[in-house]
Amino acid sequence: MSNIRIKKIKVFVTSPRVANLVVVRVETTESGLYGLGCATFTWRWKAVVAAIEDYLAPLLEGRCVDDIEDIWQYMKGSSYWRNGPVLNNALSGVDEALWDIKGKLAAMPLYSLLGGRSRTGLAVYRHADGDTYDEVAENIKSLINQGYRYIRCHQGMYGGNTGGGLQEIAKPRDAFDGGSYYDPRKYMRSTVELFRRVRSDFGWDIELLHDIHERLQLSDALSLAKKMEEFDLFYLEDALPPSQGEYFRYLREQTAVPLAIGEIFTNSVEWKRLVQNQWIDFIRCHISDIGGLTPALKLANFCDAYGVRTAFHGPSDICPVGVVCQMHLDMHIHNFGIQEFMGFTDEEREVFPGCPEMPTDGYIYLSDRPGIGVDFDEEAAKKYPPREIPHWKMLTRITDGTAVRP
Ligand code: GCO
Ligand code: MG
Repeated sequence: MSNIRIKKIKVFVTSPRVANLVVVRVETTESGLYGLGCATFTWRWKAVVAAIEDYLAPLLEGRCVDDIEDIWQYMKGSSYWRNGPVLNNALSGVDEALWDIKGKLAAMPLYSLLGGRSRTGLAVYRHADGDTYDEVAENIKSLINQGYRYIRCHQGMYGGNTGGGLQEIAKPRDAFDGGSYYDPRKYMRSTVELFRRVRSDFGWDIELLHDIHERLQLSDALSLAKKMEEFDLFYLEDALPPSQGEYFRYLREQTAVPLAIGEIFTNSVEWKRLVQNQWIDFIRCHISDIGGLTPALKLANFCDAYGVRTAFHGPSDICPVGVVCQMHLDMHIHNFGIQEFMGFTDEEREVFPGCPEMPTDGYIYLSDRPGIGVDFDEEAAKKYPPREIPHWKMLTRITDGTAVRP
C-alpha cells in the first residue's frame, strides 16, 4: 500500500473536434504522478465542471489514491440522490484518473492491471453516413479500403431527417421550433431500402449495423426489426428508449435480429432485467455516463454471466482518454463484442498525445505504456476553447411537432 494522496483535482474543457470534452486531472502528493479521466457530458458540461470543482474535489483531496472502490462509493453515496448523467460523469473523471494512477504505480498498462488480455487487437466499427445513397456508398467504399469490416450505415442520419430531401415533413401551422423533425414511417421505409442497396452493392462479407436512436414507437420498432432480418445485421441499436426496456422481450421473442442498447443508461436498474432475461445481445453503455471504469468492469462481468457481449459507446463526445480507457477494458474482458470508433483527428492527437494509431486491418492495438497511456497537453487544449453548441439538437419531433424523447 502506498501512502500517496490526492493533492489536487483539476478540470479542463476543450473542443479540438466539435464536442466540448471534459477532462479531469487528479494530481498526487508524489511529484510528477497524476492520472487523467473523462467526464464528458457534452450537452450539460458546465454542470459537470461544477459538480467536480465544488463537490468532489473538496471531498477527496487528501484521500489515499489506492482505494478506488471506496472513493467511488463515497462519491456516489455522499449526494444521497444520485445516478444522473451529471453526477456520474463527474465520478467517472475522478475514477478513471485513479485507475490511470494505479496503472502508473504498477508500471502496467491498464488492461494488464485488470487481469490481462483476452485478445491482442480490438475489432472496431466505423460510421458510413450520408444525405444520399451515393454518399453513403462512397463512405462504405473508403472504409473497406482502409481495412474496416464492421460498418454502421445511415442515410440522412438519425431518423433519416437531414438533407437530401429524403423526407418531406408535413408540419402543421406554427410548428414548434427546437428539435429535429422526422417522419417515422418514411424513415423506416428509407432504411430498409438503404440496406437493400448496400447488400446488393457490397455483398455479404462486411458486417452491417444500424442505430434507430430510440426514434420509433413500439410496434414500429418491431416491424422495422423484422424487415431488417434479411440483411443479416451485426446488430440493431437502440430500437427503443430506456423507459420502454421491458418491450425488448417482444422484440427478442419475435425477431432474430441481434439487439443492442445502453448509451443513455445511467444505472443498473436500467440494464439488470434486460441482461438477466437475455432480451438483448449487446450492452453499449457510455462508460462515463454510468460512473467510470469501476462500474463498467462490474457491468461487463455481470453481462458475461448471461452471454451478453459489450459494444461500448464510442462517439466523438468522449475524450480520447475515455476512449482509450474503455479500450483497455475491451482488451481485458472475455465478453467483448465490438467497439464503436470515430478515429482521432490531428487536433485531438495534439491535445491528447498517445492516442493509438489508426487501424489498417480493422483492429485497434494498444500501447504498453503504464495506465491509460494517453496524456493531456494543457497548453495545446487552450487553442480549442469550449464552443457554443445547439442544445435543442438532441430533442426530436415527429411530423406534427410532438416531442420524442430518446
Ligand atoms: C452513437 C450515438 C451518438 C449519440 C451522441 C449524443 O451510437 O454513436 O447514438 O451518435 O447520438 O453521442 O451526443
Ligand atoms: Mg447510438
